[in-house]
Amino acid sequence: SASDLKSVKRWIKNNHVPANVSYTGVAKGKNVFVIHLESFQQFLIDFKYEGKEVTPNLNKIYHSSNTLAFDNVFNQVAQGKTSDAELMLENSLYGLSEGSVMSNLGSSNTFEAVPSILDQDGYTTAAFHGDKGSFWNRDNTYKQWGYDYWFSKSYYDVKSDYDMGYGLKDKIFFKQSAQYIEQLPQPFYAKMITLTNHYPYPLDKQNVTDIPKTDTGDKTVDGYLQTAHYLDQSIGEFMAWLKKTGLEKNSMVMFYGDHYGVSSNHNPAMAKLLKIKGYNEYNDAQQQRVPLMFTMPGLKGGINHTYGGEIDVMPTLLNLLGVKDSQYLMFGSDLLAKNRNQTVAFRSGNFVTPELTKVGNHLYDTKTGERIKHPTEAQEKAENAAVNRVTTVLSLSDRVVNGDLLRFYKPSGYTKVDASDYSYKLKTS
Ligand code: GP9
Ligand code: MN
Repeated sequence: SASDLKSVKRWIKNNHVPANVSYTGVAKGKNVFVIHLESFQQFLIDFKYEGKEVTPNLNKIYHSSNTLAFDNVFNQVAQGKTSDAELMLENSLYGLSEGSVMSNLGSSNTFEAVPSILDQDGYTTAAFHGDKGSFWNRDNTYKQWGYDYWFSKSYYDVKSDYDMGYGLKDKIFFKQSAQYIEQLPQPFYAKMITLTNHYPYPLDKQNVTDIPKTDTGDKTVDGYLQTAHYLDQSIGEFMAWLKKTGLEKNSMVMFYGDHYGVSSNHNPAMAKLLKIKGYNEYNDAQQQRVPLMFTMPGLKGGINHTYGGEIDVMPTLLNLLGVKDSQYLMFGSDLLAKNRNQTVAFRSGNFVTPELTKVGNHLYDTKTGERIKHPTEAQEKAENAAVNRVTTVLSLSDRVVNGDLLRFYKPSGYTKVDASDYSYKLKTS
């Protein structure tokens, strides 16, 4: 009910951390590209096999002086996988412990999502993806999120060898998206969801490339680096296109990895690949890091080490764009803010902080990986505080999502989305 909203509002107000003003509005009015790197884990960045970089294009972006990158940002998805990532990134709400919010509630719930907010700030908003529009209920959810355009597979020319796994191969996807991007009124917000680097990581002969195949003997892991390399090449081509069209000059590009590519079923192969002895649940938790980077000509870059997660992307992005956001109910905080709480909540109730990692009932030192069997008083205090926070944020977020509480909430200056204003039907002449 409407009164349930009270405790949510109170917690968010009491825990609000002001955004970093030195970054407020640095990308104001720019086009925004949000590039979803499918199943892409942070360890791939700068990873070399037999002396060769697996992702040279993304590495270059990561180290550019115009790129603001994060190396301690974690994915926080549960069963909803890609859709949980999309939900967190564009709404700063957690996914549920079971199922996908987009699939189950995406057609009916009220949201205050990034596309709708930017839409009311003069942006054209569009999502692009080479799979059918119904997957994860995007066809309906994107209307509730206020996307003006949704270019799903039916908008692409799909010849027989253009497809692999779930849909269009990334290079073809980016190439064919150009015609639509070029027609979007500026400034625009364009989310592009890649696909080829997806389990079980198949790659056809013509795309098997110059990097040597790893030899862990695990098909998933060995295939993963090959498709990640292919994805990286598609990013290289896309960035070259941005430069050629001149769009680079007035755009900011954000990259993120949605979730792990290699599940804990493959720990022995990961141990071999990363040369980690005694690879265990602690290492598995650390491997939930995913890339997050913003690149734009003139952006003051660097690699930031704050601990955060997908829940924190929305306030970070809105601050860069100079969009006032204190009126929205977000569970994350600006990753550039000073004195932010660095507890990263996982849906399982596990967490990572710069000091402590908790998996089930086991506590580890985040820095050393040492199991902490006898915590000091200070560690016990920190652990309890983190447990408390994680339990609270997850249950409050669940309350918002399950109770559809945003329907009772009126952020100032924001008009509710009416899904019936949107139609993504392919126009046939
Ligand atoms: C499907 C794609 C994959 O369209 O986004 O979703 P995932 O299996 O990674 O959740
Ligand atoms: Mn995914």
